[in-house]
Amino acid sequence: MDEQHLLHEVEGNVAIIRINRPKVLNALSLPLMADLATLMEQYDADDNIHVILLSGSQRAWAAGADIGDMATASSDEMRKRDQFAIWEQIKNISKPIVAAVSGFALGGGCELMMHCDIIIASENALFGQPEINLGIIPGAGGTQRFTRAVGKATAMDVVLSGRFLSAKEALDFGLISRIVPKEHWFESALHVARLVATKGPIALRAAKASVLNAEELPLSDSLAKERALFYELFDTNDQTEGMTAFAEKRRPNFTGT
Ligand code: DAK
Repeated sequence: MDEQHLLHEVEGNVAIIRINRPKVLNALSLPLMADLATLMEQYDADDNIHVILLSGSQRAWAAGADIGDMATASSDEMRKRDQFAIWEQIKNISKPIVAAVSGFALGGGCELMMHCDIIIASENALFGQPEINLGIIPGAGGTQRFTRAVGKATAMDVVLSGRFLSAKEALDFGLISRIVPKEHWFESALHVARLVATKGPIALRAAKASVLNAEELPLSDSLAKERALFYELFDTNDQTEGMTAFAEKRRPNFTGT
């Protein structure tokens, strides 16, 4: 794996991954995306990791897929690349992913951000799906997840015009979770990741899966799945520990069992 375009470290139960292609505003090249999916899967399988924190730089979370990778491709070449398999790997990460977003989150960068679960954005962040300016449309869910997040009116405005949303607009429209001061964008997201990482890992995965079901399934189906997950958690030591700790007025010591 090329370690240059992704930097990563572990802090407690949080895996921190930083996209690191500053010269091209963290454009998501094909090898970077493949390595990112592999790395996230490794952390997803690591019992010590409860949460993944994905970050860019202060100037750019990611300004999109690398346009150089696509500029001369034919539709057949694009199909043969099977890039969707990589995006599917990221979609299937079962642990919570916190996004620390500063600067540009555009095109594939915005789509990658929408694969994350809690999005903490700097007040200077800018969001958009400007593929229309390149003669294409979003290819990794940008017309779908974006529309579900912000609604048809704003999605049409952004996708058809290529305009960027400010952090305040993105928060008001429901695209992101929180805005934080630009001086503290990374620390604020890390703080959230650390807090989430103190929770029981089995319940975290169940909660993530259940909330995502709300986007994918009819309500009666997602309610049935929520109920099944809810019951299953009563067979875990973490449930016993969480409720015992509450009664004993102490912090729970979750073991992920
Ligand atoms: N790709 C490659 N290089 C990029 C880039 C990108 N997306 N964005 C920026 N860069 C490079 C610039 O070319 C420039 O390089 P040099 O000229 O210095 O060599 C450097 O980063 C700095 O950019 P600027 O000089 O342009 O900086 P500015 O501050 O003036 O402008 C900007 C910042 C973000 C407004 C501008 O760079 C920009 O408009 N960038 C492109 C944004 C964009 O159109 N993004 C969407 C790309 S298409 C798929 C999945 C996903 C996708 C497709 C398929 N499958 C699963 C099949 C996704 C597609 C896309 O994201």
